[in-house]
Amino acid sequence: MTEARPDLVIYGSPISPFVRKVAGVCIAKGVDYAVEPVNVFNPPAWFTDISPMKRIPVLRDRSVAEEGRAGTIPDSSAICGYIEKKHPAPALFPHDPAALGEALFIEEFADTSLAVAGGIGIFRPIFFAISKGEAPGLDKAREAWAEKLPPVLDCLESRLDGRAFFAGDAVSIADITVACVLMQIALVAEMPLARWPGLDAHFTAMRDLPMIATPYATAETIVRKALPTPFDLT
Ligand SMILES: N[C@@H](CCC(=O)N[C@@H](CS)C(=O)NCC(=O)O)C(=O)O
Repeated sequence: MTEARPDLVIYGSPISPFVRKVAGVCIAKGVDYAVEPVNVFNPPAWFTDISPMKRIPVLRDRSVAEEGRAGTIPDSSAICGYIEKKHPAPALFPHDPAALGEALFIEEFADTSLAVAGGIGIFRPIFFAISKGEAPGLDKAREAWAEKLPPVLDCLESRLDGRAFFAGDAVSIADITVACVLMQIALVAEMPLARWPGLDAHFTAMRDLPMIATPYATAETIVRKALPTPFDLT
């Protein structure tokens, strides 16, 4: 049964892969949450106060405080660490030190290198332009697909090394983050990953899990209104 007014509120937009990452962690743990829309490019003053880096998401835990800075946490990685402590089962951060280190690295790598290549390099030039009524920046997106993304995917393919999960023997924060950020590309472009077979298999398995598919479906509904069919960037 879902709460009418859940304790956890994610400020942001489902179009953000980092918002979907936090939503995915909540879904994996069976924790109720709500996404409260905030336009990060024109934020209300109260949001600026709780988001020092002027980014989404920011989490509010209403069980701590209903307003002000208390009970809020910026940054998806900090938020996911908080949710893990508050709702430990199922664990999404491996217990084994080596696996934990790898999971945290892959999370960071996906949040930065993959998000720059796929989000800033591909999603933004297409979707931001279309949203403004401009022609999609396909040249920039094709350049990112051909040149910026492959070294990042090579690294992921090598570290995954044909396994089902990036770290340990169960879904972790690493798998959730990679899937959410990769799906940012899927919002606007076809995703032929045959050159990275291990990653392709991982992505295919992850994208059908409710923790990935449910937040993505909300984002896709919004994006498809402006962009009915993803582009072929090859
Ligand atoms: N490391 C941050 C990244 C958050 C981030 O970059 N969010 C984007 C939206 S996807 C944002 O707020 N962008 C605002 C901007 O670029 O001004 C996290 O994991 O939360």
